[in-house]
Amino acid sequence: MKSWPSPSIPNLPGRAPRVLVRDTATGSQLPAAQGDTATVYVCGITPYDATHMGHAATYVTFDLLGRVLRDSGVAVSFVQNITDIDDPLLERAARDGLDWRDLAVREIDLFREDMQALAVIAPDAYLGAVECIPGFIAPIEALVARGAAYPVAASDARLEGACDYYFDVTSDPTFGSVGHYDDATMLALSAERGGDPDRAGKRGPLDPLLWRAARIGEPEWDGASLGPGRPGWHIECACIAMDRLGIPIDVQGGGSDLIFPHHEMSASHAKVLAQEETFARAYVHQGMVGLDGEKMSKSKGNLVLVSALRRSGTDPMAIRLALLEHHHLDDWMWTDEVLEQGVQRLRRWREALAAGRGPDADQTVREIRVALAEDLDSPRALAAVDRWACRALRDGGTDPDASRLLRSAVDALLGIRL
Ligand code: 5CA
Ligand code: ZN
Repeated sequence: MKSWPSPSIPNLPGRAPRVLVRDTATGSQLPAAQGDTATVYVCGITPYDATHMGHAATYVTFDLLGRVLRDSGVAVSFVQNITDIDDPLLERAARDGLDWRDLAVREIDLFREDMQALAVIAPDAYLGAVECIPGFIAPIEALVARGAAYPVAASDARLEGACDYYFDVTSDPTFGSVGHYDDATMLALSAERGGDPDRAGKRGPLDPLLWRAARIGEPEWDGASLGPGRPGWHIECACIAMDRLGIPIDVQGGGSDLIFPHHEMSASHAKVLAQEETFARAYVHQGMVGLDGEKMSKSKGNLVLVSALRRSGTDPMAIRLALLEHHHLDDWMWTDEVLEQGVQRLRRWREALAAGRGPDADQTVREIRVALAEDLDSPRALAAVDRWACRALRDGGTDPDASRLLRSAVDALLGIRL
């Protein structure tokens, strides 16, 4: 799948320290890279509605991670998927009288524009589930052959005798090690987030769908021994990550709504398939962004859209600053004031640079680097730039190089073009 043009990133003198991130599975801060190249997989959109502030927060967070890793001297191999076939996409297309493919194309196009406007570095591989389906079949068949997956009769399938295939979570002895939730919580989250705990014939209620036999009126693909059908959600990310990055990967990323079942299940699929104990060395999760007291979500419809703000003339850099004002581990509410703060901060920073000369910026650049390398502490990094801007506006300064360095560092490390 075509991605979007990446922003150019200025070179800076010096380096960020080793980057640490908080790993959801262990609760500790761990290195985001083991070697010279970090392998990062970030779960992409389900393209049935436009990019909202929650999505934007997630992708800006992982963009920061990519920026500070590169600045620390580590190359980044970055893969992102698009869930361009799944129930919510089909349901929305049916509701709006659209072909599901047209809906997906429209929303993916808009997402690309939003990401480009927000100066998010494009993934090295941007892959739709649909284009990858042939690569999911053999792994599902392998799970069946190993006894880790099993058929469940699908009486409403297009073909008589057809079966859906499910993953047996007990085949992974480490199942539960990403989220550490108790059974009741996992059951509730599974029901809420795309699972089907009440489906008759499953070995266990949490077992997730791997392959859905073709139904009349639904899109279908050749599934070889599985029969025609379409893939489940978690196997998509497991297969794409394994195929493109090899496991263990360094970082599995997404919003905290993906901890369970999605990241737990993809990790289990991949671990059983590769006979590996580790899928990701670190699971990094962006807190939920909400609106009016509730999680912002396409299904609830309580959305503030990046594209709508752009259309109304808001500078995307102000949106990015509004997002960076919050630590990625925190849940927070989008309000007009949050955006206004971003607008004001952008104005102040631009004013401070307008003279073309400023006070020494070396210490400020060090502070930005240290803040980002310590679990992407963007509020602390913004505060360091605020202090520089304050000094520049209050005392002026004589050094054009300092101004230039500050501008490049804010661009390279924070993705803010001033
Ligand atoms: N296609 C799947 C992942 S494989 C999916 O979750 N798509 S999504 O469109 O629903 O979400 C895209 C990304 O935005 C995911 O990483 C998700 O965790 C994140 N996200 C969704 N809503 C919010 C929110 N309110 N706040 C923060 N992040 C969010
Ligand atoms: Zn995913």
